[in-house]
Amino acid sequence: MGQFPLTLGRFISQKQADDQGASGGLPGLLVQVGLVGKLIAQDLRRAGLLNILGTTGQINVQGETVKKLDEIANETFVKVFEQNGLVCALASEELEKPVLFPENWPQTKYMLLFDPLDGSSNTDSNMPLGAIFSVVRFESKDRMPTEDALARKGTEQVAAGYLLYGSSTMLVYTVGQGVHGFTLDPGIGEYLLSHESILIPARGKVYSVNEGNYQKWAAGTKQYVEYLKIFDTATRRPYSGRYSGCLVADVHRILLDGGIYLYPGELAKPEGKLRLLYEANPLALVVEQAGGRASTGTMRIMDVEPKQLHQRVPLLIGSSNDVRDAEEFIQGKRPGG
Ligand code: AHM
Ligand code: MG
Repeated sequence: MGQFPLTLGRFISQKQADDQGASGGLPGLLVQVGLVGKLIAQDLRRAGLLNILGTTGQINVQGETVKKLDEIANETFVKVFEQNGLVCALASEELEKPVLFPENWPQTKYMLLFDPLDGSSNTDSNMPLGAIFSVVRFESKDRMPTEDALARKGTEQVAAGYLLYGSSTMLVYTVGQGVHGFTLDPGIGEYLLSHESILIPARGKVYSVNEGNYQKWAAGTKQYVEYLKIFDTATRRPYSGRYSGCLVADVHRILLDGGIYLYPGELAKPEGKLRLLYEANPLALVVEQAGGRASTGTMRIMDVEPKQLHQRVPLLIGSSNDVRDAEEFIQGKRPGG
């Protein structure tokens, strides 16, 4: 009989023994993110039977309609982390202000930022959904964390990852020592190691973008997407278009097979749609750790200096050569293709 795959808890503790990257309460914190995933996945599996589809009638801090599942996923994250004492602050896409836990400080230095339900427009059509998380440390010894302490550059993240609710539930994370993926075995309620040390191909042949926004884009973005559709066997074009409406699912495919996901800035909205601190930064850390690249079009995502908790940023992410090509078009260096 072959070896039984490692559970998430076992794998993280082994890694912790090997490297200092996963020190302190970080292993427990990642396991608790896994618990959130199990709880949400359980609701999602029966969503059509539980009266949890549709909207709440509220508008969130982003000015977007709140789905019932957005609220449930957010409450699940908050409740789990309220109880476990593993973080001293958390921030969510669904909450205007961070939640501070003065009682946990200074015993724990970790702060968690998350998008509790990524791809909310997919909830009512049984399409993939996700959650994205980022962990940063609060270093001060003499003052409680405040909102500004959560707004940190991507390079300061100590862990990041995502939950993917697709045909399986997966947890993919990095603590800055490679990227590892776990698949939830619903029969035993454990995440088992299914994708160790993920490496993204240097170039893919898939592009993932909401092309319905074409007329809103600047010339460089339009030219890049047109370039991907031209026949050229030497550069394996045309690329295939794949867009699920769930950033996590699209980035996960690209992480495994290569390619590029774009949510570019638009002429009237140069900051784009996605949020820097709990969407772009954590995915950038994962993808960079797998050997890929994440850019605003003009700079590395993880070098963007955050000004606000809910700040938006244009995002190009995926295989390093594909992202470089996109940057060149966007910067006007390859207008002719
Ligand atoms: P959300 O966190 O409110 O769901 O928004 C993020 C989502 C991404 O998952 C997805 O790639 C994108 O927004 C889809 O937006 P659009 O419908 O504009 O293409
Ligand atoms: Mg999102």
